[in-house]
Amino acid sequence: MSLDIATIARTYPKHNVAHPFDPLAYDELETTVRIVQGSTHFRNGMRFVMLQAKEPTKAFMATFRSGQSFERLADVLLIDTTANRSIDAVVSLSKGEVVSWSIAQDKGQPMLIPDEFVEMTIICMQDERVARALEKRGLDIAERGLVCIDPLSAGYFTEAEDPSRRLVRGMFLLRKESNDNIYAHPIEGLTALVDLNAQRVVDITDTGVVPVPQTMRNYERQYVKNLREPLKPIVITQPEGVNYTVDGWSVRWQRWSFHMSFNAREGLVLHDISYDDPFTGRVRPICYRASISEMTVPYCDSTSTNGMKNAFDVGEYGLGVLANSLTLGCDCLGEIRYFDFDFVNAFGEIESVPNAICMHEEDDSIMWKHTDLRTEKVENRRSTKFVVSFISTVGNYEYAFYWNFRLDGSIELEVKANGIMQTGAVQPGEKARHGTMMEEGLYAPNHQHFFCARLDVQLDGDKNRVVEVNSVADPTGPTNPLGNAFYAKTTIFETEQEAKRCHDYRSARTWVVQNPNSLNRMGTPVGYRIEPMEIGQPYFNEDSAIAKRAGYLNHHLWVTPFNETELFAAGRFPNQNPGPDGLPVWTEQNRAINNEDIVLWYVFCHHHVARLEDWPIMPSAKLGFKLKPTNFFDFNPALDLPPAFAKTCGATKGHCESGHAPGGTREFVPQRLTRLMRRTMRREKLVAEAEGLLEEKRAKRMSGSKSKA
Ligand SMILES: [Cu+2]
Repeated sequence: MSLDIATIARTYPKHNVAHPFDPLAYDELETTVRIVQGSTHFRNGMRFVMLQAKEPTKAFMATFRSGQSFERLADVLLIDTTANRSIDAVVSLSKGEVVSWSIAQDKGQPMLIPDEFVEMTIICMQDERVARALEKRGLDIAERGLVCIDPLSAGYFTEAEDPSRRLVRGMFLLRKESNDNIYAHPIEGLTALVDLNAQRVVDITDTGVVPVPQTMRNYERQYVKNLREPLKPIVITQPEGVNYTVDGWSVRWQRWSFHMSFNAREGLVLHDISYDDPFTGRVRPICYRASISEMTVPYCDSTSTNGMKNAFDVGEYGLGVLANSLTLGCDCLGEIRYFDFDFVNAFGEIESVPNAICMHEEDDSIMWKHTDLRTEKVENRRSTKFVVSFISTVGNYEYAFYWNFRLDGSIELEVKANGIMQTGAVQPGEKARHGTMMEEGLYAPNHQHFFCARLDVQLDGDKNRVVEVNSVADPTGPTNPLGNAFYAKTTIFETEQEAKRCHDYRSARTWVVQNPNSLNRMGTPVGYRIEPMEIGQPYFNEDSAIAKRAGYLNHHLWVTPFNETELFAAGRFPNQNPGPDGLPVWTEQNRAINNEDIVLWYVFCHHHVARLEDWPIMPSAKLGFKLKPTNFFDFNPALDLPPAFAKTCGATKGHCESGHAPGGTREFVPQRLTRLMRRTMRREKLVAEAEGLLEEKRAKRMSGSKSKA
């Protein structure tokens, strides 16, 4: 049977657009491409970088009501490979026409397109200088599948990477057999700078031959000797159904509601996160838009190969376009609801990622518990978390993003960094100064994974502020006679420059978003604070190329007034962008941020000095942050959870009931008395003894009075 793409496309499920935040549906993508390619502006040599729904303005959304008709607009970003420029177009699907067409003025180059990765390999393979450099290393570029070339964003180190050319840097690795882990065999010292528009290698860097590490170190199942016995299955079922409801891209779970979208650059975006609060009887807005604005992975090595790896994974590669198709039982466990993602490739063809977003509930241990010591009465509530997730493969790494909603009013972004580390080679007998040796001649360079979340907060309305809280111990004296007391010192940020802040563990520093116009039952502003997980800081020097390009990494917190054009922490086009751009530039305006419509930018990091345990594939490294209600609710929002019911365990007979390990051979099991029984017996004994003494005293008194008489 032949594969009829046209038939598949026609039968692909189409959904009706119900909401301005909805991502473009399959048929809308088709229509937009047709309108763009049919317009008088379109030329041969133009390629699609991104095509997505144009987000509505906040002013429009303030008046939008469900079911209302609206003009459906698409944002289109193109590159003109002939004229070497980028084009921004807006298409009205409602009118069926291009409504604006202009040359993009932003610094840098638009992100790389996956179709260009393949082209880069072909361009390198046809280059004589590449062939000769490989020959020097005893390698033949013509041998099929032997030499692999990874596309690394070019960065901006000298004028050679000037964004007037569209560049990518090829890094060379060896594949010794078809399923081999290529990162065990880096071809050190060799890189090729490729001009994607001119379709040629513009420069080769060859710092000399280093033997390619030959040790095979593979992780695929066929390579692992003695796989352990499979674990007995943990089955997660929800026989009465799930607790969430989905209407198009709108989601409700318990008291939470939000809208989702998904785009090529950021991947998952959450809109209009709100909480239906029974204490106030209101649906309370919390965040207008939440996304991963940027990621930067600086490789902190001195070589021309690893030292030039500085991936801006959001702005240079795109988390959405590289999203995985998730698999039940492997990526996700439980009663899962999946969402697909359709996007347009360089040539205007639609590509689909089935099961790009995963939604499910997870048991989350206890929410709260207390045992009254006098009565031994136990109150215990289970925590359930609602998880919306996606995973992207950016070259050698997988990044898994989990937005966790909880019953206590908290929202957590958990990131799991997975995959294979970048590597380099050293001469036999040498050790790497800026990395960890993994094999003889092979090392993993020091590097860091930075993430920047953009949180357009909206606590009980648009006007918010950010307060820094530092714990301060008073000097021993009248206010602190025992020398043990501390107080929470608060500082309200008035301007952008004041709000460029870093963590300080010594003062347990936190930042609280507040709405000064919305007060809780104690009369203080309602708030949410940022609770960190792993914290890191960059180690680049100020005069380095990366310091100029990724200035947003210099602070964990930034606060800006809302501006719909300010979406990406390192600028719109970080690719080949000399910097500075993004947050460091915008905040120079030092705009007012107290009691304004503000956006929080939170930077967090996995600091990766490699371990042998990370090789050949690393176990997940977890990082992220939590948005924790801080005087937002008048009481514990999980107070009204119904009690959890004690169950007996079915897995191993006797395991739950007895305190000793199952399967024991003890013939005599003594009668067990609980702590309460023991205490009651002891109390009763003491009371009886006391009563006996009293009786004795009373009897003595009686006999004494009789003798006196
Ligand atoms: Cu890493």
